[in-house]
Amino acid sequence: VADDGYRLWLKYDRLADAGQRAQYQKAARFVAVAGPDPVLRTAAAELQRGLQGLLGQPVPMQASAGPLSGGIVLKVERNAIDASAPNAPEGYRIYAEKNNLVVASPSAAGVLYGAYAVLRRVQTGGALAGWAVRSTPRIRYRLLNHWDNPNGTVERGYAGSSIWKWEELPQRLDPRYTDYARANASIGLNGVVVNNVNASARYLTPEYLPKVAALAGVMRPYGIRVYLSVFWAAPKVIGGLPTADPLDPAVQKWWANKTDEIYRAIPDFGGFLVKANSEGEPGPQDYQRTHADGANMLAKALGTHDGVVMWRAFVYKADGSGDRFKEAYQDFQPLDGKFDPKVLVQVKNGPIDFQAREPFHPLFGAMPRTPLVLEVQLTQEYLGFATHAVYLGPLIKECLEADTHAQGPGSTVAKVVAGSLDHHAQSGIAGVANIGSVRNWTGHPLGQANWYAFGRLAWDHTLDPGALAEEWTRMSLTTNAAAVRSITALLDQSRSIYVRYTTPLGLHHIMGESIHYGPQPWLAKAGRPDWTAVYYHRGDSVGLGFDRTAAGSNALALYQPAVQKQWGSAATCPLDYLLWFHHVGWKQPLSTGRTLWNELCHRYYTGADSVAWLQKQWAAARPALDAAVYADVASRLQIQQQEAYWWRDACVLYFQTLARQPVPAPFAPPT
Ligand code: GCW
Repeated sequence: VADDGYRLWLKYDRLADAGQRAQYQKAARFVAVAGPDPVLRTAAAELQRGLQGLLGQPVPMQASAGPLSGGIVLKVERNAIDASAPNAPEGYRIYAEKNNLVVASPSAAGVLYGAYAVLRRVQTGGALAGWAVRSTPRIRYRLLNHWDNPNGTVERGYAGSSIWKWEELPQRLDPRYTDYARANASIGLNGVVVNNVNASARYLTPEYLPKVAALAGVMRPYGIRVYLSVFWAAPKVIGGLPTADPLDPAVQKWWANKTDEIYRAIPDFGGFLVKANSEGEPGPQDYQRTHADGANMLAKALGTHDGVVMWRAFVYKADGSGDRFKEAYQDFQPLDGKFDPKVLVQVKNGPIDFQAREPFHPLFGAMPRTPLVLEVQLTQEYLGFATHAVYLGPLIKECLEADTHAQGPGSTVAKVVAGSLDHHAQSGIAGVANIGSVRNWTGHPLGQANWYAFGRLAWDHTLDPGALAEEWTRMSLTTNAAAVRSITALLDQSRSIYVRYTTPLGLHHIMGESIHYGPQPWLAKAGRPDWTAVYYHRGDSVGLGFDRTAAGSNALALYQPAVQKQWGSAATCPLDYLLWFHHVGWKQPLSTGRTLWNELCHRYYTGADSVAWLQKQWAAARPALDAAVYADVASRLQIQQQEAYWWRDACVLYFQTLARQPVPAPFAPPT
């Protein structure tokens, strides 16, 4: 039977090697679990299901180990993790005791994460005997954000329609919801925003709340809480009020009542995600109030309920003479210290919008009194949809490791987000989901790796993206060593290759208008000036790039001096960020010894040619792969190759009209 990709990395096919199986069989004779806790029952059931599959033998479940040994014992143990460790309740400890392997945590959810760690261990060939490990999540709220609409469409979704079938809920629960919950729990995610940030007010109505509650019921045994994006003007649209002013007592009361109503339906409701005063969405600024006024009003509405407000900082105005790079900072940084403790401000990884490479967002490190959620995008809006292979582990990691210098060297974005830099108990990370209703969830089979790596990095940002790529490959595709090496290398290089053939040297936002696919660097007129390509690349007869130094927009001034130093001079700025910050002459020699123009050509040509290398890597793994998965990826790589040439040719030819220089050898087309 062809592998349809549905099972993701939760593939529990019998291990091929009988010797290896025998080893594990000795350590997995039974699963012991006591008590009716649903999350604990999930942990035991998942473990049983996984081990039975992998080891090809029945693994009985029993209430306790009793006198038996050689089994796996699951237990909630208050002291399993030192209470002073951040996010201790969700941590797990795995250790040997009386010849059993114990998976313990202060919470049932922690045991569940530990159970998945055991399965991962077996899937990736690690020994169970003598294994001891302790792990706690470094970030508290680890969420997927779905940009899914009530009518089943997904904004920026490329994997079919929404997985949520609102018209069938609450009566029919598609089994896919459960598998979705399993996948998320297995990588440590604990929250799901089910609807688009461009939100419909319908989700807050008595028609939809039971549907959302039904989903929450599916997620609950997997330790996952459900959240909602809210439409700011809901009190007007569905509440019959004349205003949505956050300081209006009737509006406040409406939200408080609505929140109580939600908690009656969903007692463990996670909270609200809000996009306000951004891209046409209503918000508190419509009433001359600030984002803090709005967020705090919702926080008050949450009252004593255990929920939070995640308020997005993705805001910008249609100002062609300004610099969009600075706008979120200008709106939000002055509000630092003004937010209710239940509010977290959600910031995209970079200042513009999920480009293939961005400098870290200047708000990181600039709002020490506010917990900041890092938002990354798993759906490849600007990265070739579901046709280009772009493994995002390195992109996410690059942002997490970026040094804000907010409190001297080592003040990484990861530390800001985890709350360790500024001692916040609240911390969060969100990935915009790349999931849809297509059978294999993500469209591109390799897109599954992005979902996987996001969850694992959300749990532990110190993990290495290359190691995660390898882990994912072994769990999802093959354990053949040579094939694993070949695919891991492909994944690891894929993002930098994509950057080279689309936006090398710090170019950004030069893609097709509104669709955000393919090249359109010549775009000079759009719905808004800051949606055009020429606004961003600033190409002219002299050179290329957006001057964000003091001579230009001075966006660099939003960063700490040490960061300014790193990016502030065109002579020393790392080439990957050059055109983000500098307008560089076409003939200017760069550190590579080539002029800007020649380097640009070099990157476009070698980048596009590197897709052939991706194809080679994939082809090398063929004997170890399922034929259907092989063919699927191989044909997507063919499209990617054609489109890499499209990007290269479109960009080189367009920029050539400005640079007025020949394409250098050996790339120049024959005359
Ligand atoms: O990335 C841009 C997208 C919009 C999206 C917006 C946002 C949900 O083009 O489709 O809207 O950002 O993040 O709010």
